[in-house]
Amino acid sequence: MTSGLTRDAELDLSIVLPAHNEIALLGSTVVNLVSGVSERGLSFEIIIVENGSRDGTLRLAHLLAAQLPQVRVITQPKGDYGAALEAGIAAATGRAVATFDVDFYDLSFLDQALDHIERNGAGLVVASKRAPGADDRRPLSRRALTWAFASTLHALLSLEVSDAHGMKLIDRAELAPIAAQATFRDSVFDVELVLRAERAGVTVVEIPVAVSERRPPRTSIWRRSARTALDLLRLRSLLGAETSGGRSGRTARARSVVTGRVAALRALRARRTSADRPA
Ligand SMILES: Nc1nc2c(ncn2[C@@H]2O[C@H](COP(=O)(O)OP(=O)(O)OP(=O)(O)O)[C@@H](O)[C@H]2O)c(=O)[nH]1
Ligand SMILES: [Mg+2]
Repeated sequence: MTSGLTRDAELDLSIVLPAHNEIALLGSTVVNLVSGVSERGLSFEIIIVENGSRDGTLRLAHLLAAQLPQVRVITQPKGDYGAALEAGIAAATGRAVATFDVDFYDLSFLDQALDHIERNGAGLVVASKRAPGADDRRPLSRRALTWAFASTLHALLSLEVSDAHGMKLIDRAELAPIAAQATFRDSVFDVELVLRAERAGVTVVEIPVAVSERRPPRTSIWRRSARTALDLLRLRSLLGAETSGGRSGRTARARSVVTGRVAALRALRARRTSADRPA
């Protein structure tokens, strides 16, 4: 990607960072991201989307934005992870948009994912904690929850990728209109985004990542699961109704998902082809 673009030109990258009661980690995460992405020579912005914090996260976000020209802040009154992602993606101006957590980001994922978008035509790249090659070092209870959540998504909604929750990189031109169609918020927003992308025939790639726990879970697993389960059932009937109404369909779906392995094969083939070409 080109760097050194003028102010009005499209940025290479937007990083959307939902933040809720993140006073302890937000500063170090933003500083690490600014230095790591700058080293890569990319033009970028970091959009902190705060809502519902009670611990001074918003004040810290504004302080960071005052110090760092790449940082801007969106705030909303009510705590909602999905609403924060939706607003951040809608406000992003980069050609590619990464969604990272304050407690979980990975610049080597970013490098690989940008490569998939630029060279392999991917529209959405998902970081998977479950794909072959992933290294999930979180406690057993968290791994079990991820497994149960992903299994439910496969059984109930025929999700094709192995993990829908967590870091992602999207091609904004292709995915922002799909994100704008998503009707669910909280932790079902990104599930709906991935499902709609798959159904629209977008090339979806998953990359296995390493993940470890940086702090104990902050919300009750049971309360969160009950609310999410209900929303997943509603999402299933919504998507089912749309499919029978002809708004999305199997033909598109059949073309849709390319897993990391298939994409890797394509990349290998492309590299071979270009190596074969005379300079
Ligand atoms: N704006 C906003 N961000 C949120 C909200 N809930 C969580 N986040 C952010 O979303 C990211 C992930 O939240 P976590 O609390 O770590 O949740 P998780 O990663 O699913 O679960 P853990 O295993 O407990 O880490 C972090 O950047 C949070 O600050 C919310 O209600 N509003
Ligand atoms: Mg987390």
